[in-house]
Amino acid sequence: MPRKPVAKFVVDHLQILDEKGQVDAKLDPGLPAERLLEMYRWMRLARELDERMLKLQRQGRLGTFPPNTGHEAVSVPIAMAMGPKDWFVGAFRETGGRLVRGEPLTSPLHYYNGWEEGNILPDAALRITPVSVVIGCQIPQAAGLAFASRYNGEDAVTVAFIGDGGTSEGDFHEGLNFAAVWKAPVVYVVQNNQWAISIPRSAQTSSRTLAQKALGFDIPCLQVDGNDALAMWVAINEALDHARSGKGPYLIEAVTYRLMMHTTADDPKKYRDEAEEKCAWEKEPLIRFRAYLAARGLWDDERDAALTAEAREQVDAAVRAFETPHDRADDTAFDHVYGTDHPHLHEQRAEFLANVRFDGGKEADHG
Ligand SMILES: Cc1ncc(C[n+]2csc(CCOP(=O)(O)OP(=O)(O)O)c2C)c(N)n1
Ligand SMILES: [Mg+2]
Repeated sequence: MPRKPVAKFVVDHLQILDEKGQVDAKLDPGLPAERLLEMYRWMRLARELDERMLKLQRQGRLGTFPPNTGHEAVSVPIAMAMGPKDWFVGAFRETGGRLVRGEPLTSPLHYYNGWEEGNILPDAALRITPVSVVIGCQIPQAAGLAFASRYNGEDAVTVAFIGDGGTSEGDFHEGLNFAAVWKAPVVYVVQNNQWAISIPRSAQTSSRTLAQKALGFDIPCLQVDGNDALAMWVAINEALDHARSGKGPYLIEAVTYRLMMHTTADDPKKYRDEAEEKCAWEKEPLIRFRAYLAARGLWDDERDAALTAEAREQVDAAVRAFETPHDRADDTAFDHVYGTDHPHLHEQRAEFLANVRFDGGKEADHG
């Protein structure tokens, strides 16, 4: 019997706006001016918050956090394309998308200072899950959420994020398998920022693309320039339509770069070349989007200065609110673990509070 091919796979790459802000007119989604400006405004606000958080952390006014600079064009267009019933399941480099979705600017400040209120949304209907520091666990959770939405008859798609390093985790593969077998309405977004702390993409996996990991589960995939907000807009809309119409999961690999340190506890100078960083800064998402807006006659230096001032004021107000002393209960976390009450929770809360009182005494002794 002659051998014959039984399956063939192709992974496409999508870019619409190049590094210089030149658009491929045939692929331009033709978003109305106000939507384009809204997209830029969210990306600028996310960048402003990130830059301020770095200063606060360096001044000892904020705990350790993972900077998001350079990732704005991934999650902002995604969150703008999602519907109100859809679930936003983030990892920890999606601040822009979280803000678009309705999370207050104070949430990341609280969260990265170790305060539970950073996990509590003003409205549960916003459908944003908390930051997932545990790499990969959100992937099977997203498959479950998506399955549950369909089971409950809701028209909701779950969009879940993970990093390049996260695609080596067992949870990633198990989650994709469940999602595919169940045909769950979920879109997975791999933020391939080339680094997993100090492990480069080349040492992480021998897959030629990260998108192709979806093909093992027969999940359609697309590799996208993740610094190109227009390409991300087109890709997420295709992916949401696919999932919403009952065809099952979809995976997007967003190719970007972690422009800053992994977290503020890390120093990338110890393991990566400054020339590589310099080259990545030339491809960053905001400069090219601004050039595109300017070429369309929608933007100039004056408007940019006004937007920067506006974003700064918003961040200033959030920092003031964050730094205003207020009472907070030590055991707030127990209020939000489950949707319904449970006797074990009462026991655990009591034990925790007894320990807090004990440690509090010791702290006081140390002055
Ligand atoms: C299960 C688990 N293992 C290890 C870690 C420690 N850790 C935190 S971030 C990280 C690297 C993540 O890299 P990647 O998935 O590429 O995401 P990025 O930080 O680049 O956004 C690791 C190993 C963790 N948080 N969770
Ligand atoms: Mg990474």
